[in-house]
Amino acid sequence: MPFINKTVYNIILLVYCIVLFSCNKTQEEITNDGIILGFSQIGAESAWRNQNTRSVQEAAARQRIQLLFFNAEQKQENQIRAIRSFIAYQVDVIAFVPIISGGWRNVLEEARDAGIPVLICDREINDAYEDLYIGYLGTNMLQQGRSAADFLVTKFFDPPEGFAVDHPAGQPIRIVELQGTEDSSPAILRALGFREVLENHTEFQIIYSASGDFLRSKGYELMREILDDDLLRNMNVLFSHNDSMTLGAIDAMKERGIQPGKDIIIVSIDAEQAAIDALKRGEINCVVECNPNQGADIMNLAQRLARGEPIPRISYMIEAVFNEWDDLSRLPARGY
Ligand code: GYE
Repeated sequence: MPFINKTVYNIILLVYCIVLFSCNKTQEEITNDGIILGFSQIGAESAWRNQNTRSVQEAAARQRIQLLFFNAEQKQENQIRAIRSFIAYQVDVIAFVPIISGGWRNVLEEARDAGIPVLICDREINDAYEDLYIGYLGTNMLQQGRSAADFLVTKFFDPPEGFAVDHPAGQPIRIVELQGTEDSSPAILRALGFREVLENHTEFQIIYSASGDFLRSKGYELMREILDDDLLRNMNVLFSHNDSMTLGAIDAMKERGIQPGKDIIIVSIDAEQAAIDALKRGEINCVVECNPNQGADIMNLAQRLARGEPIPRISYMIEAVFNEWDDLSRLPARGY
């Protein structure tokens, strides 16, 4: 927490909630039957995350849901603190994006004991907590990893005309992987799905894997180190768990005169506008979509939970894969 210490953070949290609920009559007049939803967001680490936040806030406003929204600034302890404040103010529903998969038992038991239903959003939590939340809404991250690998198999072994890779037959295809935040479900599941597919294609070798924490700056730093390393610089493929890290890595490649998308084949996940633009320029070869626009679905599920109605245990967003050989001319602007 760069600018305020925990005590100040707690005071702000307390004042915010008191002010919000001291004008509850006004809120009830405004929202009529609007429910109170406590939402803990992890931070603002990527364009994807910022769109996810906008989607939640705009959907709450449209559906006249009273949103208690707190940004945890990438710290799990801030999320736990925010969830405890939601419990203290007896919100109708708690929804949160678990920054990492573990460490949630105590606070989820407190929410259960308070009788407040919990909806897990975007990232998943450990199976051990499965009785402590009602449902999950997000994206199929295992499939995203598989899709990234499926592209590479097609690219290297059965590409459409004009998209073949000039790679010496029989030589290993050397992959560098930039992983997301350690112990987060996207990092775990994307890596797993990627490896599930490649284990049937032994020509591919993952020669290096490290966490860039979903940050552009770390993607840049890691790629500079990789290109300075005699054992790693002859990589053939970059698989990056999100576009922010990919764009940072591309900056480092260009500094060295390397042509991203040609000298090094690049597969990225998210599909923010900057990555789609790089795909169109031929600097990225495949972008696997991870849909951040979850707000409307979250609000619909929260309304149902508040009314005591059942919801699906797992809800996945609709997503696509954008290959370099696809017709991208009619792709709508991504908005983030
Ligand atoms: O890929 C990345 C963000 O949790 C799926 O988190 C999300 C990931 C997304 O920082 O850009």
